Amino acid sequence: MSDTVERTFIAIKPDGVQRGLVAKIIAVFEQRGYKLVAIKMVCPSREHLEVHYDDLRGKPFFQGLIEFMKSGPIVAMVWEGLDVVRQGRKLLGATNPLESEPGTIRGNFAIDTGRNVCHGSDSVKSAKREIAHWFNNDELCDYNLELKKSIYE
Ligand code: DGT
Ligand code: DGI
Repeated sequence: MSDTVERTFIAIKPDGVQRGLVAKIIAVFEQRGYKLVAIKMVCPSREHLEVHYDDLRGKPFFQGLIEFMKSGPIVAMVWEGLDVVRQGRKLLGATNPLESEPGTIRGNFAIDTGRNVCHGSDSVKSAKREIAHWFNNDELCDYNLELKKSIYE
């Protein structure tokens, strides 16, 4: 079996929480076979969000994005499994929901880039940075997924 310990940071944004999509988004990752290793509901500070979106500082929509992300609670999660960073992006769909394929989370549930219901790390490197930014090590649960032999060869 190949390496299954890759991890990604997935967040359900305030619009996803308000619209009652928490369970649906979690189900997409669970049903694909990925393992949930951390989850919490949070209302992060402006500073925390600005560090999270550090690479977008200077973009015209940056302040609006931070305001929006501060507008309500977020569900922060860490998912683990084979190729989960890349597959997670595919499950979410393109950043601009008008470009997202039907069947993806954004393709099913969003229309506007500024209300695209979820976030997913875009590389293994950003996943490591984002997981460390949002979670303490003791919040990452180390357990055996009993279903693993039904999911991986
Ligand atoms: P990505 O997935 O964000 O890296 O997207 P790219 O690199 O394929 O596309 P890029 O860099 O041209 O644009 C970044 C995102 O900005 C894109 O996914 C959708 C959004 N976007 C682009 N043009 C507009 C626009 O005129 N209005 C709004 N609201 N969003 C736009
Ligand atoms: O990693 P993604 O969320 O797919 O995309 P990203 O890192 O390029 O952008 C982060 C978030 O910033 C994205 O989910 C929504 C917002 N955003 C990106 N481009 C635009 C934008 N928001 C607005 N209003 N307009 C944009 O052009």
